[in-house]
Amino acid sequence: MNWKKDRVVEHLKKTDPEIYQAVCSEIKRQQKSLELIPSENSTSLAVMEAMGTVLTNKYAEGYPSKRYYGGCEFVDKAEDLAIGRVKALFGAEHANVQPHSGAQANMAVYLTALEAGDTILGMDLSHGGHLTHGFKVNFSGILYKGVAYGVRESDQRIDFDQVRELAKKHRPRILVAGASAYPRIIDFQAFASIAKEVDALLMVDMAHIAGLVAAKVHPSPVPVADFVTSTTHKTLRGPRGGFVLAKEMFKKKLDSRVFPGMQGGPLMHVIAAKAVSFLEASRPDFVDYQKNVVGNCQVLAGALMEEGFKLVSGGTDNHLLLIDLRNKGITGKDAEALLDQVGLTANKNTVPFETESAFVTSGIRMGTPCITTRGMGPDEMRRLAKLISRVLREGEPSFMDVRREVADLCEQFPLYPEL
Ligand code: DSN
Repeated sequence: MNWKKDRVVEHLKKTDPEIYQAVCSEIKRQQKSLELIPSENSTSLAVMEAMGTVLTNKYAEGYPSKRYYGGCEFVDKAEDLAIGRVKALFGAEHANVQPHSGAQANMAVYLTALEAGDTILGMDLSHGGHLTHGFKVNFSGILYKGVAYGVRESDQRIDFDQVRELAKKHRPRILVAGASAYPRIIDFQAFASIAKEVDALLMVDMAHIAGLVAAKVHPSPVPVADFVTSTTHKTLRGPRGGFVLAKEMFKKKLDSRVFPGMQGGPLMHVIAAKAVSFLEASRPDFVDYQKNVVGNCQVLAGALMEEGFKLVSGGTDNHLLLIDLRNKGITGKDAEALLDQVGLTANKNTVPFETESAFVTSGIRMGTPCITTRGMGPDEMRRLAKLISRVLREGEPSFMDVRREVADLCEQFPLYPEL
């Protein structure tokens, strides 16, 4: 795919110059800034090519060889490849690759495992959890009763005593492990033991760490969880989408909850792109990449701490870190805006025991998946920590210098030079 010369793109340019322009501008934005949002990544051209195909035209409600439409023989092949590859990648008994997103994947599991009004015990959003783990304004907290565990104040690690206490008190039908802003290894075995004690099912939402799990740089939840959900576009570096892994005994019900339970026609072009990304994730260079993601994050964390930043839990074991900015006298919202000015994209985030609103926050979340995809290493992490520190300390007077340094890094580590 050559964005500038490809004939398909020429059609877009001619038909809809405004959308064409928006896409061109977004390519430039991604190329000329450094993406530090830990839930994002830069997928391969092969994955993008699979998404931009005629597979988008095909209705394929149902599952391979059991469709409600004719003409599905080739999309069946794509879905079978995706299912086989993701099962092999994670050692799963069953996989459903149709969920359009991580939220849909979680919904599919709840529809499989719960009745309306049942209790979900999940991680508190402000301690690093996710909206779909029982938060009150999300479907998971509207249709079900959400109860939340958190981290200890002393070391900001998951408080398993509290998880057990809440599990015994509320007898959840499902215990949810997994997070979107937790920088430490998650002990899935500990969650499995508690789930067993209270006769609950265990769902692990591994969306953030799926790439790390695939590369075995984070323990896998698959052997101990009844359900494992994920997105495909974070550390896994695939297209935007979701999937569910499950024990064989849940196969029939889970599949029927995805379709016809909550979705209609699957996005076959995205499923094909998921298959491509699962293939990429099975290759040895993907393991090196994930090791570098974690290594870079640890160097960035260390260098930021040397600059006087306080990190939630005092560091990181994975692809992300969370800075508690309270000792710097700046909010997450202001920090995000300052970094944005110099081409460093991060996102404000609540910290455990937050004192600000979710729109302001005391924290900022950063991660290394994108900058590692660009090929950066430890030297660049140390340089970035200094740039981040300077911008947050000096504000506007630093902008010109830092912008120049960011531009220099972007040039040295180009993204999509083909586009
Ligand atoms: N929005 C995702 C994240 O940024 O972590 C979670 O859904």
